[in-house]
Amino acid sequence: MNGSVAVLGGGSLGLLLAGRLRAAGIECVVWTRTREQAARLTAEGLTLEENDGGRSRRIEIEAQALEDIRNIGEGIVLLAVKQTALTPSFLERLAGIVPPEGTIVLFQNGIGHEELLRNALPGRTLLTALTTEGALRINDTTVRHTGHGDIRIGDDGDMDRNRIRSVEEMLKEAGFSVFLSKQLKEAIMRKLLVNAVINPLTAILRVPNGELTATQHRLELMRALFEETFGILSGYGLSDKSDSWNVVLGVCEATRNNRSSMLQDVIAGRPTEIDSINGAISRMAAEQGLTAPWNDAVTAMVKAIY
Ligand code: KPL
Repeated sequence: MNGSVAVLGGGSLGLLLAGRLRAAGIECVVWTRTREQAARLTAEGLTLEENDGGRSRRIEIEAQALEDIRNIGEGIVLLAVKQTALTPSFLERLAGIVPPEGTIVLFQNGIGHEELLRNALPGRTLLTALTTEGALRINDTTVRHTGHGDIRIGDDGDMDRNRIRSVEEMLKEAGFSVFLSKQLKEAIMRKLLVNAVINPLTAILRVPNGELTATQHRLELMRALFEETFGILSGYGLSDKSDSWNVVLGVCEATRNNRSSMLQDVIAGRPTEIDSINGAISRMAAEQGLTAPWNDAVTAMVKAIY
């Protein structure tokens, strides 16, 4: 893979990233969890549907199952799997294929993944990315781009400039709006807040994001979970409560027809990211000597769905 790019993950975000990169003529391979998906992508190509106007493109792409990858050289890995995929055996496999000179861009929701990766893959350059792009995987080879957002990449000063710039330029070339951010920590806390309010409630109520604000009862539920979560995250650098509330409402509006990733997981019968979102917030509360009854409750309810 010398100098080229691999997208690890054949879910919504992975297929969107890979489809856009290939459509822009950038050499890129998708690493999937199953051999079946890799074979289908290689044989049939990847179909990228645009929500607005319904334009659909079929893009030729190379794919490989994670278990079949051998000897990759220096390169960029866009890690587009859920936190739930970051098991010890997955991390061990990743450590075996990403050399110490490799760069991994982390697209996970929630918190805690950076530390896991840092411990399991010492020496690699890890870049944290936050995205508000909306995507829905239709099947193994088709993804729908459901909402335009942006990608923010953490730039904390001690990173290798060339690596950050090459990731930034590559994603820009693929048509994404990309920003380098020195204040990614606050943005991460705000995204965590947004996910902590929208994801479990949409999963429990089984509604698209926009439906959360449709009735007074739902708004009250959102507000209660928001108040508790904001209080906890303010101990971790999040500020401006009324602006944060407006951000949560704004995301519901901007993604009103989308199913949150947690609702998509629940519908598909997959494990959810509840432990690295609301579960993590309960742990952050405990660290501050606070309680988190709303976060505890939604965590228990989402876990009890299956
Ligand atoms: O990030 C999201 C998710 O679904 O995980 C939001 C912003 C809530 C959009 O659906």
